[in-house]
Amino acid sequence: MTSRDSQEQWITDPGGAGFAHTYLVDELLYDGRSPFQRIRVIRNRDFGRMLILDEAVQTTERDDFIYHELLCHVPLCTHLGPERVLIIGGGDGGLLREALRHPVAHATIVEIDRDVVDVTKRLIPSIPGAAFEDPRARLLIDDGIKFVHETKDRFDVALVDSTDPVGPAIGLFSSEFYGQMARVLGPGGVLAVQSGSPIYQQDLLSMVTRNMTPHFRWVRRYVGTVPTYPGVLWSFTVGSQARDPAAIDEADLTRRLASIPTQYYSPASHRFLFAFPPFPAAP
Ligand code: AG3
Repeated sequence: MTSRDSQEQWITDPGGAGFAHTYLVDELLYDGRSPFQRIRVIRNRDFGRMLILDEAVQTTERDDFIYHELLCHVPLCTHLGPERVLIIGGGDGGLLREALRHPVAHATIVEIDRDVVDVTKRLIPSIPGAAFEDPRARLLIDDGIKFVHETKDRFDVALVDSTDPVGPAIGLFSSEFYGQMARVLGPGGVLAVQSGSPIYQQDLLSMVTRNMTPHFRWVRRYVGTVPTYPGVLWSFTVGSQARDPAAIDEADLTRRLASIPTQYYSPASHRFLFAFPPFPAAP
C-alpha cells in the first residue's frame, strides 16, 4: 500500500516481480479473511467496485465484461451444441452470467470459497446479476480438482476461472487435471482456461499449452486486453476435440450470437483473437 498523502489509501496488485498496478481506494466496502484468502471489495473512481483476492484484482464493475466474454463465448461458440457447462472457480458469477446467455440446459459452478460468492452477490451484484438464481444454475462449494476427479457427470464445455497459480491452484494447470477434464468432456468437448500474462507469466502459458496438448485435438491460445490485470495483455487457452477454435466461420458465429449482447467479443473479432502475437514462442 502506498499513500500519496496521509488521507489517501491505495491498494497494489503486483504483476511481475518489479511492477504493479495501483488503485485509489475511494471507499473500502469489505475487508475480510475466508479460510482460503483475504477478500476485499473497494470502490475506485475509474473502475467502480472491485473484487480483490489476496493482492490480485479479480474483476471490476467497469471491465468485467472483457475477461468474462472472452473466457465464455470463445469456447461456447466453438462447441457445436453446448448443453452442459462446467465452471471451476469463478465464484463472482460473472462467467456464469455469460454462460447462461447461451441456450444451455444447465451450468454447474464449483467454487472452493463460499465467501467469494456471498461477498460479490452482496456488494457487487451487477457482476453475477441473477445468474445464481437461474434454475439452470447449480452452485457447489467444493474443491474443483477433487470434483473433476470424482464426478460421474458429463459436460460439453468446461471453463477454468482460476486466480494466479499460487498454492493449491497450481493443480488447476496440470496435465493430470486437463486429462481428467478431457474425460468428463468426451469426444465433442471444449475446455478454456485463463493462462496468465504473456509478458511476465510466460512459463505459465507454456505450461498450459504443454499440459493441454496431449489431451485435446486442437490447443489454441488467444489474447485480450484486461485493463485491471497487471500488464493488461492477457492470455487464454482453449482445447477442443471436434473443431478448430481458430477456424470458425464468421457467419456461424453470427448465428450463435444473434440474441446474445456482447461488448467486447464479436463474430468479427473471433479470428483476430487467435492471431496471437508471435511471442512468446510456443513451448
Ligand atoms: N481470475 C483472475 C485472473 C488473474 C488476475 N491476476 C492478477 N490480478 N494478479 C479472475 C476471476 C474473475 N471471474
